[in-house]
Amino acid sequence: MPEPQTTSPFPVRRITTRRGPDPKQDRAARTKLLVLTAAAELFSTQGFRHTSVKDVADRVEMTKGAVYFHYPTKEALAIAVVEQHYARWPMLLEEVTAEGRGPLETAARLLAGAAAAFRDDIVVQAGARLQIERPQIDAELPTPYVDWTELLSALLISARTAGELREGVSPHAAARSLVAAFFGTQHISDVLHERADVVERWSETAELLFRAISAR
Ligand code: LUB
Repeated sequence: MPEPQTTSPFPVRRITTRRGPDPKQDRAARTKLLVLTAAAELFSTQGFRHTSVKDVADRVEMTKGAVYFHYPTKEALAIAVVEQHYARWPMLLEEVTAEGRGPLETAARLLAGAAAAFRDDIVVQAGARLQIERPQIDAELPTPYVDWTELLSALLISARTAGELREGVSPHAAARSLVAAFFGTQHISDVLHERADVVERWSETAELLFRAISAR
């Protein structure tokens, strides 16, 4: 079975704390990540409007000035959190692609991995909330849903080429349906159970959808 050669449509702007040659730069990168994670925790629980830069500074025991050094505005913090939400997915794609499964199963494993990240990762959760609050945030946030739709379309086109897709199933239509179903499943799980059951809820939805599009 040919491995799905899928390039990630997600912009990779991962903040890394890997030790570099310059300790000062390292410390700055670690502080930047500390501030971003604190902002994600507050945005995820309180939302954008009810979170102040002072709240973020207090959470990391720094001055507002020190926070502004890394993020000039609260909007810049929101953009960074949403970018880090999407920066999770290329690594997940790398991990799942390394498993060497066929394209259809790779798509299923990717979304199952994303469901676990929505349950366990505060930056993923904060990014999702900020995307819901887009109308209240005066900043150019990354466009939601489109990168996942592009990635799943590419995988489902490979699945069709590999004979894994049921006759007559449009890869693009199936990709849009998977994204809409995932968005809805994680949102309902968030509102009703703070995403405690999102992995189980997505697994039952995925079972139905992948059974519907699979040739097997
Ligand atoms: C995904 C959300 C929640 C799409 O891509 C996105 O922007 C998404 C947050 O905005 O679901 C489904 C994989």
